[in-house]
Amino acid sequence: MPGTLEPYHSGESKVQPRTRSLSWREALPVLHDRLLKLKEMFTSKFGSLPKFYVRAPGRVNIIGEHIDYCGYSVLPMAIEQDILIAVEPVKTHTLHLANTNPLYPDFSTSASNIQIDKTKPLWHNYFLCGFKGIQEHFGLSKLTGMNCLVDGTIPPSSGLSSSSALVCCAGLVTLTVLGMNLSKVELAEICAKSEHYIGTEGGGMDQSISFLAEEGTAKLIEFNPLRTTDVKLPSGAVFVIANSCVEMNKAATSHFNIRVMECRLAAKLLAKYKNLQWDGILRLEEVQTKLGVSLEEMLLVIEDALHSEPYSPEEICRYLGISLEDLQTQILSPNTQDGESAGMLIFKLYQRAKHVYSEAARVLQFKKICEEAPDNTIQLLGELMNQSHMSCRDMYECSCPELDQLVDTCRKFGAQGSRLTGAGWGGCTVSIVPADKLPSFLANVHEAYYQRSDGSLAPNKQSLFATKPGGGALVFLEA
Ligand code: ADP
Ligand code: NG1
Repeated sequence: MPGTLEPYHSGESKVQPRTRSLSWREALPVLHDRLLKLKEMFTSKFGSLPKFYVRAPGRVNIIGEHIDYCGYSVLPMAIEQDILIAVEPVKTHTLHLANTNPLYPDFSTSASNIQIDKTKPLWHNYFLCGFKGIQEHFGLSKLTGMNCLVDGTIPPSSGLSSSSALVCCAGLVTLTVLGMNLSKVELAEICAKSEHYIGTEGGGMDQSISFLAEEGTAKLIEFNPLRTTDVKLPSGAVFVIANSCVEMNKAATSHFNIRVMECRLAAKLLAKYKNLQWDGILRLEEVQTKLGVSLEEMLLVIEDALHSEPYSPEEICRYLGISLEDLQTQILSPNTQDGESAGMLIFKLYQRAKHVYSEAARVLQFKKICEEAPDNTIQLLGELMNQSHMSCRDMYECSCPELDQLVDTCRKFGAQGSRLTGAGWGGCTVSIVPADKLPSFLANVHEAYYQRSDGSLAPNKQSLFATKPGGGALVFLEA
């Protein structure tokens, strides 16, 4: 399994594949059982049958952290864990959302008056991001209503992209209800943009892999324009995800957006230093492209242009020749402005730029090693992953003590490389482990990290697991 894939919409694009559908009886056995349960729950909740189901996967980013929003390529793969939604279109123009997890309460709203509260990242707001993105794309003011039951298996706030899987799933649900056509690339771009409604200013990695993933291969994802290239991972290696059990909700804190703003400011200062038109520049990649130099040369440019002491808002304003008000209103995002106006922010521009340019180079090296497959491939990939973690920890400061401890534990018990994955400040690690060491690795890491005597962790069977590249979002038709 799965069985034959049929094009979901007519007019299949030759250039960009569209989303596809399966009869749900053709789904993998494990998904089939979940679909059956979801159907039963849907019927008892709404008193009717779902008409179709949509699945969107989470992802693990193998390498390339915090660089998608700077314009640089990343290297993720989809995971088995996903968001699955059972859907019934209704004629009432009301959107009814329910969740199999009682932690996420029911929610209803008029489908033509979507309000997304940035100050409270409640679960239904992520659904509304996907819904609104599609609504706006087609310029529709009055959308049909629907009953939706959501079921998720991605650990939330753990760097495996549960939020984007929910946004993407909701986007595809809405597109399917409307009976409209979009390519996967278009869907990914719409959902990446619309997840910003929740307040976080991420890049497009998570939404791109959720739609464009294919079973059996990791993907190099490039931006502007969005495109993907298969990256065949070495057959002798297994990628293992381990959850530090520390949750970090991106939208509820300003950590994430502060990094986005630091990178934006670093790009502007570098551009100004190099006499480029700095005011239109938003991403570090634009500076490199405009200068026409290599990533390695950009690392030399930052040595000359930026200092390692943190920058105050006043120093940045002096350098760019702008007022504090301009900085606040034209460059910083809302939840970073607050900290700034309270005088709390300092910007580590040198460290952030150093991370970004070096991490972007590591992604390209990782892909090259996978392609050339030398004898010591696993060791070389592991070294790049270790360097990536160090850079995230020391230059980007997006790790935490638990993640550092978990990475050390994974390396101690046989991982050739281990690093935090996703936004960080908590969440998961990804490790590259030689296949023959997998059983002892899992047993030892489990004992050393999860069986703590102080009972401070709440691990479950989702906390430590080997993963393989999975497929992208799908629609399952009731059959
Ligand atoms: P991640 O790194 O997993 O994307 P975020 O902190 O950005 O984490 O988003 C997590 C939020 O996504 C949760 O707090 C919740 O609001 C929403 N979410 C995740 N999984 C589910 C689910 N199964 N059902 C409903 N909402 C979910
Ligand atoms: P997660 O791990 O889902 O919080 C976030 C961003 C990504 C990327 C990574 C860091 C969103 C939706 N996702 O991912 O775009 O920047 O952090 O590499 O903002």
